[in-house]
Amino acid sequence: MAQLRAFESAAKKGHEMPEIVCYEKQDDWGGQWNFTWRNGTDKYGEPVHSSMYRNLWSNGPKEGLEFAEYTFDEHFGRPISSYPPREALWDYIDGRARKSDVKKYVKFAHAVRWVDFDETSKTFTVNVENLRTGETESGKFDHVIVGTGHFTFPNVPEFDGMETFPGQIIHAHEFRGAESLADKDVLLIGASYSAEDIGTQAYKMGARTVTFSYRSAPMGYEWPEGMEEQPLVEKFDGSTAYFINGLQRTFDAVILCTGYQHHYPFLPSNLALKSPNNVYPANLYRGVVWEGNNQLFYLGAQDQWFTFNMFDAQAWYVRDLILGERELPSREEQRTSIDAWLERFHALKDSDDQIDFQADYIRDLIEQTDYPMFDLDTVAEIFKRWGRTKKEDILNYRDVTYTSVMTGTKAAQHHTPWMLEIDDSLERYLSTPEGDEVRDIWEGREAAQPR
Ligand code: NA7
Repeated sequence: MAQLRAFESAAKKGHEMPEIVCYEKQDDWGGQWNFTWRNGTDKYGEPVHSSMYRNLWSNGPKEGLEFAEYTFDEHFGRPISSYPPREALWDYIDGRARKSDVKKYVKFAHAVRWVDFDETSKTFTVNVENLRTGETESGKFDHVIVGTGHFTFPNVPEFDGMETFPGQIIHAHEFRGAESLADKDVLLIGASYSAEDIGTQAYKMGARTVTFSYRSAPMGYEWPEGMEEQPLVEKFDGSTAYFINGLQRTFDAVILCTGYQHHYPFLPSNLALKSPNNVYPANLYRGVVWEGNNQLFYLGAQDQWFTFNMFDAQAWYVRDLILGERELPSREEQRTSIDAWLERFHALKDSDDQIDFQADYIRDLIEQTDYPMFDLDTVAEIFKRWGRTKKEDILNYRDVTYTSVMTGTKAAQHHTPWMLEIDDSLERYLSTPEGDEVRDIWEGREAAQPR
């Protein structure tokens, strides 16, 4: 969506649009944010990319991801809270793209099956299946831009005895909502964003206990009673998990929050990015240009603090390369640049360093393009403050509000504290409930009379 919008923005300024085709496997756009009950397997029997679940609210402040040329104010027409639910974020990215009339470039329900590069003609052949008709087709392209994301293919470790566990074992990618975890003892393996959010969802929906199991280091938050962190599981025997510190405990459900793999099943190995999930994957010049073939680009291949606005910065830069507005340096200079960024990346000590690193990375990209520069340092401060608010109160950090660097607008307080809000619909989010029972309880008032 960022790439289409980037091209359209250039067209509005008089550039000739290249011939563009965007293949999208699903029936609608929005990627990770496009959620229906079919998440998991779609109506064509295809696996769905998105790892979305019910009741997912942004876990980072929206002031950190806001587009510089389509603000939340412009979309919603009034201040909204800093941590919108999934549907509100989908609405925002959909609204921007709809405004720019780029949907016509998208072939929905088209799954890219294989991409080949011909060294003689220097063109890609892209083989695609139209899922609605079952017909295969192929097209020739000078450039391919991979925008499939990298939080789809689960990393699934194995622990001895797993096959004897009588309850449900799933990966976070398969998690669709925590309602069924009420009154259950839940084990989450992993110590990052998925574990933190799914564990919190389970607690919110009434899990009896939530236990996190970490490999390298605990998340270290001040968890409420009923939630705790333990070191790694060694093995399972039936419903009992044995931890490396000698603890034994029985569980009803296990969720593997063990991250994702870069995996591009439609690309030959010489074009497919291989990397752990980090903020500077190797072999990408300026984080987007495939070193081995400069006609291939990746958007959003980094682990992310900034998200939507980083994808924009990348898309605007890729667009200018394709339009010939920018020239790529020699292979040697590309390598020197990658090495310099990698050296800095390897020296990062903590998350604050990573945030500054990503801000500088985006600044470097925006400086190459006409994407509106924004106050990246203040956004970096917002992310650092976000980290501190989580340390202070992991369950309630979503009730904090921030100020947009794009518009100066202070976010509104959501009408209901996040821990008490169990309706994530856009309708409820944008409503102004009066005499709301939940809010009354939260603010210590007598509950309103039943309506
Ligand atoms: P992340 O952030 O990549 O984290 C993966 C977690 O899984 C991390 O804590 C890993 O521990 C842990 N992990 C991986 N393999 C294992 C094994 N074998 N055993 C135990 N623990 C393991 O993925 P998330 O799904 O949490 O978040 C995905 C993205 O969403 C995230 O990057 C943000 O951009 C938003 P480690 O610390 O490596 O020891």
